[in-house]
Amino acid sequence: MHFEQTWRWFGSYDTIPLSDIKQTGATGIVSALHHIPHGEVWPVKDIKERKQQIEEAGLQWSVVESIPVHEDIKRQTGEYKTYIENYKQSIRNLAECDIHTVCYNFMPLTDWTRTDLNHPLDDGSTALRFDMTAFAAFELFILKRKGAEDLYSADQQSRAKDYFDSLSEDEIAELTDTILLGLPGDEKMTLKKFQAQLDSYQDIDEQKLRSHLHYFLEEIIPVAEEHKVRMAIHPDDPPFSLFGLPRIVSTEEDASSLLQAVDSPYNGLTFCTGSYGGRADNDLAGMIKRLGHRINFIHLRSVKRDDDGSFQEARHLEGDAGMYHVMRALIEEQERRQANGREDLAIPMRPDHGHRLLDDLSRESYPGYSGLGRLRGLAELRGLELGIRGTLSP
Ligand code: DNO
Repeated sequence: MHFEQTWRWFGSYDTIPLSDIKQTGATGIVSALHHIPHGEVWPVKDIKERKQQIEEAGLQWSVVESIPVHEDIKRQTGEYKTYIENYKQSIRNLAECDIHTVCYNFMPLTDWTRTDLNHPLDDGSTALRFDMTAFAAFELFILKRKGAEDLYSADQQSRAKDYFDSLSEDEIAELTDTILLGLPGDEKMTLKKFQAQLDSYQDIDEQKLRSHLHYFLEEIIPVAEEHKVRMAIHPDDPPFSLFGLPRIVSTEEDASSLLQAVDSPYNGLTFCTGSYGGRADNDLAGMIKRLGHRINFIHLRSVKRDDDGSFQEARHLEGDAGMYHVMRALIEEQERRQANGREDLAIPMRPDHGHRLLDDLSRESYPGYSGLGRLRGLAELRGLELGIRGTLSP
């Protein structure tokens, strides 16, 4: 039994056709209905259409990534009760179409954040990077967020100033777009809109956000359980607070607390090694050993961390993730499931992100979701899995 090899596909926003994905050897597709506004019900008709399109290519829609959680739910303002009811209905509708794994996140405002989408590597390929100095320069001198200076030492502030002074107008615009980048189909974010949204979180600290997450879970997990839909919360990326916003899915303690809040196998994790791996105090293999029974979806990726909180996306088997130990712990988790007679053995796994390399460099793709870079990742991970399995059961 192998992990189910999956590939993220952005539907009509994607430049990589399903026929190419088929050739990667992945069998499952990870996709979302990006055209449905946040908070609204995903109609059965739209789900069926997407599913049919995927099946016609000889693949199957294995995981939804993601049904976005409306900001009102995270803040418990406005229409949040309606949006939670809508979320439940989307879960029911997906189950009706036989889709049983849903990834989501609970990060206020920004999903994943980087400062450079085309960081050159020494072999001519490019990687995504989060640079603390560039990020500080954005907060302090471009967004000019009140209170931001309290978060940085004098030394960091002066480095950020030097960096900011070195940027041309175009580079300032590019850094802004990079940090505020949304998902395909999202409306473009401006500095003014972003500041207004930040203000709407003024009264929400970690404790409050956590209680809002628990409330959300108490509401949706019984529905997920009834319809056998495995929910899989994605960690914060990067796994620490940005813009002074609370982040509550960054550490092992965070993950176990939300799992305990509603103790059901349908309340599970997306184990994203690239996101959790942004912190040196997250012991990835140890987390899999301790929380593995609640992993419903796996994202495999590695980052190389610097001491100041910056990090860069590494090749899948390099960087700080320790992918051998991660893969081994995942395989052991799967064997435990088998011994316990569990049905969810083929845990869906996808190679997360990839460098831009070879033909990727001349082909547009959503940042991180290049074709060949991810194919390299998938191929290497598949080989690693096979190799480890071979040594465990000769
Ligand atoms: C980035 C992705 C995230 C992820 C969401 C899940 O590449 O891993 O955008 O899809 O956080 O809700």
